[in-house]
Amino acid sequence: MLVNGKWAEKWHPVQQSDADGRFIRQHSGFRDRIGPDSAKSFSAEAGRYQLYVAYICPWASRTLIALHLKGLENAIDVCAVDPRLGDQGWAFTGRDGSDFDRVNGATYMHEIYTLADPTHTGRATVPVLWDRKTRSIVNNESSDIVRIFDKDFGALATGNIDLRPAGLDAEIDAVNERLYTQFNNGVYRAGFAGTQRAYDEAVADVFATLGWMESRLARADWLVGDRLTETDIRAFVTLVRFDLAYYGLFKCNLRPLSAYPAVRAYLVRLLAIPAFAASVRPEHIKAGYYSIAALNPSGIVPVGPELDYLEPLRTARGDCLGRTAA
Ligand SMILES: N[C@@H](CCC(=O)N[C@@H](CS)C(=O)NCC(=O)O)C(=O)O
Repeated sequence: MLVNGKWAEKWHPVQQSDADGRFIRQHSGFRDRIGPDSAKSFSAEAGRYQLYVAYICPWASRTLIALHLKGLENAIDVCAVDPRLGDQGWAFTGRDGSDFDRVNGATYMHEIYTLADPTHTGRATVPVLWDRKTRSIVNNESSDIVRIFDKDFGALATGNIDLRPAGLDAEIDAVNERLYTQFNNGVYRAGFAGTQRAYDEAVADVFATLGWMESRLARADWLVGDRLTETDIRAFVTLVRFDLAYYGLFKCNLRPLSAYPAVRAYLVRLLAIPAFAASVRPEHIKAGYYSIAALNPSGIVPVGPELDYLEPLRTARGDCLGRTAA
């Protein structure tokens, strides 16, 4: 992480846990908006902002899905880091379909944080919404960035969808809270638990939430109301990583997704939506998670699992990295 603008330690997935070994996630430090609610007068302009993402990362993937659903892909550039986490965290290498940083010429993601704030202290996480004009970070919190894309870009957002419709916000917030604590972050709490007790608690939360989703989705198409909302984006990013990474590496192996037929059918339905499919690079997800040396010292990436629900992605793209086969 960065301490006073200097990269202070080798990258490690857990820099904070409580006395019982429970993983604690850092709070995001840059929380501005775009448009009238912006503290620093960021305004909605095509070509002004760049979104830094990792295709392994569920939080970054939320923002990618929102970007595509809102039709902002021509207005905002995307720059994807190498999926593997090294001693200096995320890097721009151009390997495996990832990008070089054409806007700032950075080698590591932590340089983006020190460009914005030369004395920054904290982890250099993705996603980051970067402003080319003021050379600063607008926001590094995915739930805010989803709302920025949903609400702040006005006519530049050509996608005809409201991810947080008025009237559903209270229910969206309630379900989001449950999903975040028990599922999105629940799998991380299991994977990075430092004690059996912390792991047991986390895994119980993960499977309780899968059970809740199964009963909801057996009688409804969406998690909140009768339409796709930001809550479905939140569920999707963890579901699509579940069998690929969390079941094995994070020890969430009580049951695979196939034990939840309504959840699996929902995942298949979401994968058929181009904005969701475009956010998924299965080989990045595997390479990235299995590069976490604290959990997988050998660095060996497993060959499986074969997942029939991901086959349409491979067929459509030519290969699993999202490049068209020669
Ligand atoms: N609160 C942040 C969390 C982002 C986050 O933790 N991203 C992970 C990748 S999945 C990251 O960049 N980790 C690097 C690190 O912690 O050093 C958000 O939702 O935007």
